[in-house]
Amino acid sequence: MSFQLPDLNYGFDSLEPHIDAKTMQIHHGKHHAGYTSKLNAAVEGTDLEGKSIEDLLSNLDLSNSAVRNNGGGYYNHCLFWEIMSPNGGGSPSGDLLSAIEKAFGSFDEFKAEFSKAAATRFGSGWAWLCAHSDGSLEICSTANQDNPIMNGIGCEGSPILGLDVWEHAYYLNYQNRRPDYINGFFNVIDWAKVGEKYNSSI
Ligand code: MN3
Repeated sequence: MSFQLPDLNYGFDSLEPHIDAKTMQIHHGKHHAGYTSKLNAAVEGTDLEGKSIEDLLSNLDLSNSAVRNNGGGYYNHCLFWEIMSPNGGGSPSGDLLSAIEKAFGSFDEFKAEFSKAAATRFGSGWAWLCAHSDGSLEICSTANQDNPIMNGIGCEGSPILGLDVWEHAYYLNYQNRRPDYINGFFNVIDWAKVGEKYNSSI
């Protein structure tokens, strides 16, 4: 079975004013759709066909740039849509909040460190919050469509929160103001969903 572009759980305009409808429409319907179809083309007829996306990426030969770029793009955007919500924002609670406080001191310190990782990623890429199986947390960033489940990327653990900092994710609304986009993102993070991902990763 081939990979399918997932539907969003909310309307294209639901994340406004933090992420505008036009950006969401193009990002999902053109960029993510493009990664999906190119990933399907890249695995078709090879021994990678039929594997889950997690299996594909965690065992990937990084010299396979078609699967690296498009498989990463497929996975990363699926996660990105999932951890945002029109009812998002605020701060986490429960075990995730405890883990954040343990790792970073406070939620505000976490926010500052994550925002810095996103702002200082040169060019295109992603910022991540990853959970390790012992419950500890790590912030990192990756270039292009790389992600922490690929081996040898310099970023480890299970990604539970990801922020797309490619210009296609924000340029229509924010132009060069990536830090404003990062701030806006914090208003749409679905912390309940991130908490679920944390609990199932440890
Ligand atoms: Mn993108």
